[in-house]
Amino acid sequence: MFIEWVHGKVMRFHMLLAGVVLAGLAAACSAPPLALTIEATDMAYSALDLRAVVGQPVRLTFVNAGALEHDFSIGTIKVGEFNYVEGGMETHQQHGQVPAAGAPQLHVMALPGAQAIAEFTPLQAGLYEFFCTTEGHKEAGMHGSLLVQ
Ligand SMILES: [Cu+2]
Repeated sequence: MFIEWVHGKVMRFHMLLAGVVLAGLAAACSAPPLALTIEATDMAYSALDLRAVVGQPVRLTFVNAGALEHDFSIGTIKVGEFNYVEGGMETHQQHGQVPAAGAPQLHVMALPGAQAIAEFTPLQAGLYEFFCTTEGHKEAGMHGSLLVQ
């Protein structure tokens, strides 16, 4: 009798837990992407403070309005599946490869006069520095922060 009582409690707890997890997943799946836009010109970004939410997909539009090659990179960040919706270049994310040592884990690039749209989901809260990996650009001021909460 006692065992059955305990079993019933445990089952109810598990069902409750499953319900909470499912609700969480449903919320994550149905969350519309957060649209962020950042424009790069020769040696500046249009935004220096970006915000995102843990588990909510980000749809980042990266516009390169400069004459030089620019990108939007973050050295270390945990993200879910990364996809280019428009433009961009093949990246290690698309191949599911581990980035080479020192290579940024998030890398969105657009050729001069072009734009790229990328989708990714931040998985961990934190304050992340983004920057341009083209030599000398970060030092010239092409860096900012992405706050994930
Ligand atoms: Cu640059």
